[in-house]
Amino acid sequence: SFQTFDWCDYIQETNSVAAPQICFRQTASPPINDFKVGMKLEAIDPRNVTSTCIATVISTLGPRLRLRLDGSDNKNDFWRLVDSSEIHTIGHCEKSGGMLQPPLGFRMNASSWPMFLLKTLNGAEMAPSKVFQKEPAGPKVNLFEVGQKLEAVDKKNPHLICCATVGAIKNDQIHVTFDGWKGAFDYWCKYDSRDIFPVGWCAKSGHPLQPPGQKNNTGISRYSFKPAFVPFVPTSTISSVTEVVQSEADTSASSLPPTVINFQRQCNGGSLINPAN
Ligand code: MLZ
Repeated sequence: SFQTFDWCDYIQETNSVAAPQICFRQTASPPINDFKVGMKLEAIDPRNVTSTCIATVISTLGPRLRLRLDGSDNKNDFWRLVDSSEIHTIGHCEKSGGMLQPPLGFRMNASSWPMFLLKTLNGAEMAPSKVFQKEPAGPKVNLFEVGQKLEAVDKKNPHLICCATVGAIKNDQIHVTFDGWKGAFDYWCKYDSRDIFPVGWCAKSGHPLQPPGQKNNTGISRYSFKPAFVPFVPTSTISSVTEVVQSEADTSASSLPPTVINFQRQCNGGSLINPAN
């Protein structure tokens, strides 16, 4: 009795329209993500936007990166698109005459920052400049209309991109309302926010899309979650892979149980999983 979410059917059922691509500060085709887990880069500290810090890629999802500031804890991870203007190669800050700063909530004494910086960068894999994409220019004015459908980041669960509707417009702001969630996750943002996407963006980019939260009388969503993809299938290095997965896993920001991935021994997992092959 579950159905897979389909935008085309849903837009017909709700007698609505999708906000056109030209409304968004997004490229027509989503950018390719060539970042790898563990790569280091420079990122603006989201909690202190005058600071540029060192960040590590914790995971990737479609064209998005889950980032953690070096010297911070694992409770303040944040997400950026690979074409965000808020991330750069290591060295960019110094080239522009700035100095790398410790993140807000640096877990050591401030006096240990210079040595911490040396150590965190020593031998690190730095994200190469070719994996960074130029941020697209946005439209000059707010072109959204009330009632149009879109895909939007849930700011309370920022790993999620969900079905949403433009609920209201005020000057350069739009009210993003999440379908089927009774307003609990709604927010206002600028029309050129990087957290909003045209209908179909998730499907095109390989990012999972959270269907509307509409529940039937059993309290269960009428939609199933479409599995996004299984990243790797390892062969000989199962115990070490299991260790990496467990040590890197951080489910603290989510109420969902951890994902269990079963690996098939006879399949080749590629160079990251089976470096020997
Ligand atoms: N675990 C949460 C996720 C809600 C996501 C809503 N997104 C608009 C819940 O089920 O309440």
